[in-house]
Amino acid sequence: MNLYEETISALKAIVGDPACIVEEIDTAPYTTDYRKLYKGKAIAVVFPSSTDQVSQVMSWCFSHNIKVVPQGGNTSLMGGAVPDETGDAIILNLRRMAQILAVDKLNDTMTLQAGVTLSSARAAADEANRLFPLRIGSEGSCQIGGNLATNAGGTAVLRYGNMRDLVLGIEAVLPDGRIYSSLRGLRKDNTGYDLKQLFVGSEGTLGIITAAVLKLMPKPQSASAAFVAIENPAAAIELLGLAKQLSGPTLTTFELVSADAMTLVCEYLGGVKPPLADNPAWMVLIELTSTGPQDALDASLVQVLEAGMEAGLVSDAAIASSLSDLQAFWRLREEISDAQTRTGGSVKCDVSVPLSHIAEFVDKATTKVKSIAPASRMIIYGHMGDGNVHFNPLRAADQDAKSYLTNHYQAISDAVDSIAHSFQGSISAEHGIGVSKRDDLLKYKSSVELDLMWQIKNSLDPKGLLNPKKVLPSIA
Ligand code: FAD
Ligand code: 2HG
Ligand code: ZN
Repeated sequence: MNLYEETISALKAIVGDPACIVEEIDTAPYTTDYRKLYKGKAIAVVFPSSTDQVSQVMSWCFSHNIKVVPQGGNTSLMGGAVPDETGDAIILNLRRMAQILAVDKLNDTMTLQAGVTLSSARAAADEANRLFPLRIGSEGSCQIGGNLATNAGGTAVLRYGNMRDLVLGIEAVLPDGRIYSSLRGLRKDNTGYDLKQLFVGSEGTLGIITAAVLKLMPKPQSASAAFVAIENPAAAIELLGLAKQLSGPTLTTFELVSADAMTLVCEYLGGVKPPLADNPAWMVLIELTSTGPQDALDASLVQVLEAGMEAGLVSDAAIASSLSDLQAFWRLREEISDAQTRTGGSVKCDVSVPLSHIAEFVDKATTKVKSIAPASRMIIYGHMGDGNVHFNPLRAADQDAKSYLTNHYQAISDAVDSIAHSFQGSISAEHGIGVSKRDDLLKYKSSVELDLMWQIKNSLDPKGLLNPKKVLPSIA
């Protein structure tokens, strides 16, 4: 038996025969990323059912120098959850570790295995009359382990923070098989370094997250939302200030949507009508939520809109007047990403810029993209309230996706990142680095930052076996 055959039989002995797949036809969905841009190979895909099994898999791989790619729902937009083409790694998929272990209503926490999908976690919180507030469009497939590993953000960060803010404890298996655990549900614990946060946003390069304790919030009883027409991103930022002032902590969502993004998603959804007449150049989706009565919240939203009109910031608004309106608004927002993926020929730039500069960033980056590829559709949308826009130029309808990307991807991506950086921004606000942007870190992180990142990586994963060629740049 060669090493790979030995590995397969060792893995089967640990997780059971059916939970270890090896044929290419079976492994293909796991070796290909969500957008089908990266197609790799794996020795095997294993589906452990317990932390102990994960630990045994990792110990075996460590002592035999086998690489391991951790995988949750495989919804990464950065190619982070799939191996490369060398075929010298296994994929460790957490899907079978999907138990909600405890809901503690007094402590307002939920303990769960890493393979629980985000939608199941949200449903479990809801059943307990609580809210787990992370909200992202991939919630039916992505898993809590993946959400932690990417420090996921989404449409409610403005109010509740990102995954890093929502976690109180983590259990993770280290590359050599040892188990780290802080599953205690403490809001205060200053006994040295906050080790759990090392794993948040590490994209599977430091350990396999197997369980977590998450914060629960009071469950909102009312929600009030509107699509609002604004002249430009600068007006959006001024309106955001008004909304914060007038609606206080009920302000939950403040999402920018460009006209091109709205047109694209309406077509993708089979020709649904845009929410506002004449599809204005720019819109924001505002949502307020509260544990109080609906009437008061509706009044607060109207107050924001009226103040916005008086200040000359808002020219039109469509208020959701029923649950089905609200759901339709959210569908328009959440399907923009898949509308681009399925259209093909999209350059993804997930940038963040301080709020004070974001309007200037959008103007400057748009001008630059138009000079590189004038026919591009400007799919610009996202979490304006957090200074995070998905600035995703898309090929024109009559342009070929492949040639658009071949000719323009690098130039557009480099230009947009460099403009974001010039405003003290980040080249990856919430999607992570994965394989797509690892070498860009050489330009945008200082040598001290890179050095510290390598030191952390080398001390936790001295053999470099965990999710190789991800996050850290190829040149040390
Ligand atoms: P995967 O894609 O499987 O993995 C992502 C990374 O985490 C990989 O590096 C992987 O190795 C690592 N990983 C996964 N599980 C573990 C684990 N248990 N232990 C250690 N490492 C692990 N992201 C946002 O932040 N905000 C959004 O609004 C948003 N919207 C999206 C909408 C759509 C339609 C899609 C397709 C994606 C969206 N994403 C968004 C991106 C993606 O869904 C998130 O990054 C998500 O958190 C990934 O979870 P996952 O379980 O699919 O992880
Ligand atoms: C969103 O906010 C997601 O919809 C996906 O983060 C963004 O596809 C994208 O670029
Ligand atoms: Zn997003």
